[in-house]
Amino acid sequence: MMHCASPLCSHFPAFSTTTSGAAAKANHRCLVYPRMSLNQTPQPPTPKKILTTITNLLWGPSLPPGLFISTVRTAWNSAWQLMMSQLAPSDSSGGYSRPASKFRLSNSQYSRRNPTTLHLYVGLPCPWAHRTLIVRALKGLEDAIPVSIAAPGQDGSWEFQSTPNTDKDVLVPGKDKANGRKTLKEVYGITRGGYSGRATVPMLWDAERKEVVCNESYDIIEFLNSGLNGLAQNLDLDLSPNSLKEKIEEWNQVIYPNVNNGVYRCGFAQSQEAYDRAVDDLFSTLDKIDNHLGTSRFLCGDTLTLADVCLFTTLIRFDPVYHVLFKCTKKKVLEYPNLHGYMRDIYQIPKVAETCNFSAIMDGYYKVLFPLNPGSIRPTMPSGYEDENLYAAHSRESFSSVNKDIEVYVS
Ligand SMILES: N[C@@H](CCC(=O)N[C@@H](CS)C(=O)NCC(=O)O)C(=O)O
Repeated sequence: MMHCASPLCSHFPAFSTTTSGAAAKANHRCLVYPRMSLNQTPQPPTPKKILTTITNLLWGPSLPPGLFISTVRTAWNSAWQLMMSQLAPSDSSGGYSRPASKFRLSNSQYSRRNPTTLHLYVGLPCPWAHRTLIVRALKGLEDAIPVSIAAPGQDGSWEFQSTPNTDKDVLVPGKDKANGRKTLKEVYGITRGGYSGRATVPMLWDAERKEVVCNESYDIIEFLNSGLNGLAQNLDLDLSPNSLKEKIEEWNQVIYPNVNNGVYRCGFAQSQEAYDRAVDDLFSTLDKIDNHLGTSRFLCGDTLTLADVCLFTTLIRFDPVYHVLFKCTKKKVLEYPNLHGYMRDIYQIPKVAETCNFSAIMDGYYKVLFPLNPGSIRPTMPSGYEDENLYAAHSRESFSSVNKDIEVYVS
């Protein structure tokens, strides 16, 4: 076997972090002197071989130790900043600043819509869209409001799938049933008046007027809760009764910035200061909620409300996704004495579990948010997410002032 004369491998400390010296030399040797028998098909060069060739051409045998690492670090930092700024707009201190939704519902508009032509667009990884799926299911609006489920494509934008898989236990991505389009961006594009901004989920669509009704999740869940009782099978369920509206709003004001958006503020922070601030806000709020749940079954007392639905969709993603990918590392939900049982209490409400497609959630974050996980490796699901653990007794009934099952159980 011929040996490569280049001293690159021994002058190249970067390789020693990922590849043994012998293996690196072997790779390098193959690149410079490809030895093939006649019946072998040439293999395309691997990214590592390409990198080795470029490095060799640029610096040859005289690459000073450490230069490779510092060059790659500078290049990667710049590329990362650029990618992050496209993924997540930030303020001057590097803190994530979520763009406002463009299409809002005001109460006055509810009555003008023909509710029989509404259609809901969602994506399963998205916690905001998840809220709408839960309220739609609890209110018994599945027949009245058909849903089209998109999945994130390579570039993170929402796409429909022509051959949906057939998992029967949970919702799965599929076709665009209202407009037959390939992407959500195309659907937004055909709305009356046109639109070329961010194509986000959830989105409520008026199939008759061919227009976006709303793409703000909280507006949509309020509307599904109280604006469609003529169509709902479970019309007696009120997740935002007048008597609790003030309390619900108080919780929302705390939970939205610090928890729902708070996990994104951790994950999308572009400076250490912004991240530290977000983590403090997140965990001090979770501590406070956990404390409160030590004396109350749900956030506003004995009954489930919209505030609980909004908290739940963040909690159920917390340990498998946010704890790892968004660096929300101080604690897991599993470690909280009350939050963990509370999360499982809601998960066990009939119809909620089928809105939680964990595989889609994991892929939607780990395989799509490239700047946060460039290798796209999807970690193993925590053992707390096995059925026997999610369905284990939670004993939250004991926190009810009236010790009985909540109304949604009897639907
Ligand atoms: N404020 C919106 C946020 C919706 C949102 O950010 N959805 C994300 C998925 S989790 C999305 O569709 N992003 C696509 C994009 O920004 O292009 C809501 O609550 O409905």
